[in-house]
Amino acid sequence: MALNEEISTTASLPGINADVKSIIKKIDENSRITPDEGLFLFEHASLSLLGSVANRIREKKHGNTTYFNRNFHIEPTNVCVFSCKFCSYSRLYSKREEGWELSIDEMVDKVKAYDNKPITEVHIVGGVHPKMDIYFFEELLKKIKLHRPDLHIKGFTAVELDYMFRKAKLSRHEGMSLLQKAGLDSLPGGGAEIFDEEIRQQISGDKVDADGWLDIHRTAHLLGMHSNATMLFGHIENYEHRIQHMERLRTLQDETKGFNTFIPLKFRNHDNEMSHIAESSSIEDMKTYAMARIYLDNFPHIKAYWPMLGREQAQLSLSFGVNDMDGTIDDSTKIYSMAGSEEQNPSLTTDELVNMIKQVGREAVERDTLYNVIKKY
Ligand code: V47
Ligand code: SF4
Repeated sequence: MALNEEISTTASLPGINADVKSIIKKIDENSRITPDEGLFLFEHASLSLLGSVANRIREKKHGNTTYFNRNFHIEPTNVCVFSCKFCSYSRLYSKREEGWELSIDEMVDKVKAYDNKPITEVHIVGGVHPKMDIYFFEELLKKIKLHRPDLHIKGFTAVELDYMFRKAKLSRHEGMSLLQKAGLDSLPGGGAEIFDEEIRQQISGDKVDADGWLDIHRTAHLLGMHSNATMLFGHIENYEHRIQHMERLRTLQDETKGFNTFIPLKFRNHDNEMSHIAESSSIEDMKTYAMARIYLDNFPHIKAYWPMLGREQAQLSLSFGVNDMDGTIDDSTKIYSMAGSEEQNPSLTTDELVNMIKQVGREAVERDTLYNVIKKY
């Protein structure tokens, strides 16, 4: 069946709320939906309908392709000056709790361990340690680039960057340029959590606010760097907060076109100050992926971060708008295993990741960080 026939069939399905139907028609005609329409869909459209709409958008943009990359993480420290209530990972600096702190040489050794392996990206992210300042990371970036110039360095959330810049009394532009010159290639999407001020205040009130997060990404984009964006969902926020969050990202993306990928992150409740909150159901998770694909019409990619979701759910998400599975990771991150994810030792070989994608009828394509194709499987 041709795509247009399929679309009109769905739009004319009996038994669907007339307002839902008219919003879907708008989407099918490639018109942008408003925040109110997004909220209406979230509240009134069924998962199966949202899934089929999101899947059509995904297939229009990317066909059957599902991307992944070969990467590993370096987590310089889990000591942090902040106290986000959902965080199972950090040890509070003010309480001098036990944590790890890697030296520059130890981190460069981690990079050296991948010599002669076809890794294309290192993802550097961790707690906010007051002694690891911008000049410490400048040296780290330079040493990694000196050792392996072709390795793409995706590093530091806007939370870490905001702290580094303020501490060094540098403007965002000055701080970002300094790190870019030292070798920073792009920014990961962490630290966005949820932009709504009241909710943010309750779950992570002491770190950079929404305006600051967005401005740091704007600064990177204006310097020619790309970045990702996340949204922590399934805790005390509601659908309206999720739509507002995506609306602010969509607006910034219109301005800069610097975001590559949106990554919804499901709240995991193990061993943190929000453990009393039940985790969201798979239905809610898939709905959120589908709404992300539908709402963020100017984001090229939607990623399911498999160490957090688990492998089966990540496979399922490929039918709900997701077209990217992140990377092989090589057992190099603790953020999610400490928060109660199914994946206690997140590591997949390239063959395993490719098979996961193929098992659900998609085509696996290895990419670099900027989505240049490296190999089709
Ligand atoms: O900002 C922390 C989240 C993020 C929990 O850009 C939690 O490619 C759920 O942003 N339950 C950091 N989530 C990880 C991150 C990321 C991961 C993979 C790829 C990319 C990318 C970015 O982890 C934090 C926070 O939102 N987080 N604790 C938790 N209990
Ligand atoms: Fe620190 Fe990040 Fe954990 Fe917040 S989420 S406490 S900023 S490590």
